[in-house]
Amino acid sequence: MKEEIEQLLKQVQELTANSAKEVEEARVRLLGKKGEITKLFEEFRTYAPDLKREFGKKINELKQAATAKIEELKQNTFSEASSQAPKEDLTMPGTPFALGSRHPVSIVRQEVVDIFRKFGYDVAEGPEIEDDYHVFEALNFPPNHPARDMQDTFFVSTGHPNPLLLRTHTSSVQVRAMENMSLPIRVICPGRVFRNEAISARAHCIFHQVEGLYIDEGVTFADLKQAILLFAREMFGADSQIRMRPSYFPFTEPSAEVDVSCNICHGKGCNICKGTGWLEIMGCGMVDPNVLEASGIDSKKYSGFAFGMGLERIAMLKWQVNDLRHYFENDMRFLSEFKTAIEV
Ligand code: 2NL
Repeated sequence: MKEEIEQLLKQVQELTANSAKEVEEARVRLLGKKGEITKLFEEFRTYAPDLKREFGKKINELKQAATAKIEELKQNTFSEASSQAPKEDLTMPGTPFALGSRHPVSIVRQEVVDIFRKFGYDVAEGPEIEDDYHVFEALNFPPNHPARDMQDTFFVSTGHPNPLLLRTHTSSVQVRAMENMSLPIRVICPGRVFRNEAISARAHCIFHQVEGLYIDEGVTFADLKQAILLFAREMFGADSQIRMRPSYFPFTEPSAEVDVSCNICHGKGCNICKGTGWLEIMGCGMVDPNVLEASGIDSKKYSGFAFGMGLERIAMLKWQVNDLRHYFENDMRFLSEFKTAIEV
């Protein structure tokens, strides 16, 4: 009996199992109705009291050890089995995540730039912090022009002849193009511009422009008109008409304001075009000879046209946005309106 108990105890201590099935087999073999420990108990029951006293404690310890070991193995194989099971329900639908969308001004900028790239224009960018020379002086602004006033322009440094300031138009990029590029020049300059204005539904101190410039021998106002007409038809629809009204800019002569036929009412008159049938989209003109000469271009040999448009305004016309402030407030209710316009 003593040897049998010790042998079984050793077996129990060395017991291992790789699956719940193996644990159950071991349990049946040791503790089942015909198991080895059960049999030992049956034999023990027939012993005389003095032998019972001798082996009682040992045989009980064996049973306890076997029961504990089986329980331990059960726990191990159970946790192993559960760690292999999928942690989540793979048949559940996925968590939707919100896709962002392009900002309306960004969409319009891309459209304008793409149209002029198709016409053969290069895209140029330049610094937002500029000097007086590139923003005003080289563009034929007289020394006491109101735009050079603190009232209208954000100055970064003052008190010297060529102060630093936040550019008020991207014409400064075109001045740099005239200084650096070889002729003929065709450039399109998109970018942020800054003006010291009170913020309202129609004005903001930061907005976005695209300006264009074409300089070559023999460029005429007819070329300007054709370029703008082709642009308008690409941007606002193939049946668009344009008209030009005389205007004034220090850097162009002659200068004009451009209207496109209202693509909402097709000229009949609606509240978008205020009943006129026309929408103002840009300013333009023939580059003033003084501007060419300031950048070292011979105005006897070369001529050119330039134009500029405000992107917020173009986007307002395209999507009937009624307040400029929407563009800068990052209100998701406004921004998510442009989801359908995202390019995939
Ligand atoms: C507008 C009008 C305009 C230009 C911009 C320009 C640039 C150079 C030389 C001559 Cl380097 N002109 N730019 C010309 C006419 C109009 O912008 O309403 N912008 C929002």
